[in-house]
Amino acid sequence: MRGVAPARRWFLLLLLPAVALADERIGFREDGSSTTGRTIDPWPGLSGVAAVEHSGLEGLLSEEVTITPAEPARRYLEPEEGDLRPPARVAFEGGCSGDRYVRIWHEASHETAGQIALSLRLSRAAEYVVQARLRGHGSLTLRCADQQTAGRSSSDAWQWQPLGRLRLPAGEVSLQIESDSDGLAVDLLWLTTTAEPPPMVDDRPTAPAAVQGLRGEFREPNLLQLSWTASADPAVTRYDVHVGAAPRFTADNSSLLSSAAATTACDWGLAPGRVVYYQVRAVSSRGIAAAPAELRVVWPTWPTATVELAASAARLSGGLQPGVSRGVEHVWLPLPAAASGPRPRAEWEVVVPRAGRYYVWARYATYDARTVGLLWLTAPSEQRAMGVNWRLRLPGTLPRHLNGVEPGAEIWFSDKWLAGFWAGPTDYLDLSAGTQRVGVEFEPTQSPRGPRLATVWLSSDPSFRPPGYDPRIDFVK
Ligand SMILES: [Ca+2]
Repeated sequence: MRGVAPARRWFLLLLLPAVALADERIGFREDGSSTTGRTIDPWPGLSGVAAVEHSGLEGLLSEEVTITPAEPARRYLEPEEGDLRPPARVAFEGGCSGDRYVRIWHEASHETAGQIALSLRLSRAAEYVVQARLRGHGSLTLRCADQQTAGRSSSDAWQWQPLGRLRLPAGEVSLQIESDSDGLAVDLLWLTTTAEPPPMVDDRPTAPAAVQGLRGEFREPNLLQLSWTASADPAVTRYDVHVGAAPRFTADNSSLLSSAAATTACDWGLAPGRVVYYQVRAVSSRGIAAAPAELRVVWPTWPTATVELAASAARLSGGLQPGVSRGVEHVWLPLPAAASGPRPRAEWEVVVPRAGRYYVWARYATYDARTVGLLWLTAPSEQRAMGVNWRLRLPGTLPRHLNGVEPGAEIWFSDKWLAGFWAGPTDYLDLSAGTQRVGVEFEPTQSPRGPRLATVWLSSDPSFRPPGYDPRIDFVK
């Protein structure tokens, strides 16, 4: 079957008698095809039917008929695929349509209103209802030629908002969205010839079911393993584990402990006796988190001790010297020593108050980040990690340390000591109780720009942090 003439015109050729078509119904899809599978364009039009004989002789035309579209026209538009004028900028978010959205975000004083210019091809002239998936607070205007509508958003969550109605022609159409509202975000536009709401699938409100079977087990006094039952929902792609200090805490990026497909997670490093709450959320492939499963955990208690070893109290050998820089007393190696000789050594006589696992921290500086860090820790009672290379974190993000600094310009760091160990990385010494000699040995050739060591802490409290510790850097000195 073929049918539908251009606007205001009509013609039709058929190889079948007109009478056979009297009850034919033709519906239309948005892409211009008919429900009979034939391509029909352009819309709208009037139709007539004529019969044609084998000889090509054409019969009289039937009466004209106007065919009403069986379905409304619908179009999605991704604003991030348009031409953007700052401060309209593309941003990434996995939960958005197409993984991206456009956000109004001023970055320079000369930027005024951001613009999103979109072009689309419509198969049908009609009045279109426009809706947009918005987030943030502010207003935007939508223009097409001499028509203008407006919309608003006042929500911190994505929501569909009306943008008014536009009478749009068939063929190429240009739309412009403008806004100067900082933080206003546009994910998706929805144009339809009816006022129907967008299909729910595009607002992805369906959350997976909450995690079941959440439980915790201490594998060691300082190592908690959480586990839960794997979700049967194929849409679940990962589990987010959060930790908080109060029941029903608000989970966000700052509380995130791990995010993985595995159904287990570990935590450690908390103070003995601490009470914490864990929330586990199943998250779907579209980024929707389930309601949390929550577990209250009381960490075991055990007696702890912390010993501070100051550089000024160390016995020095092998060329190590005391020094003061920026008010910090430390030990360092002014001249290189023979690589084949005994290592330069700082040693303390330590009274270990009780046997146990001691985490090792240090306050230190470097004059050249390319050489700092290689040290050895020795303690007679520790057989496991003796002779292992211990390293202090390199301040690799500080260009001035990478290029070398002069005395008095260095930054002092407080950080945990770590060792690459053949049986796995380690960050502790197992010490016996009583008096024993704990030493730190320096690499003989790292001089004179090698490490400066000010203080060593040994603590059996996994939550111990030295004074001035910052996860990034100690900016005080
Ligand atoms: Ca989008």
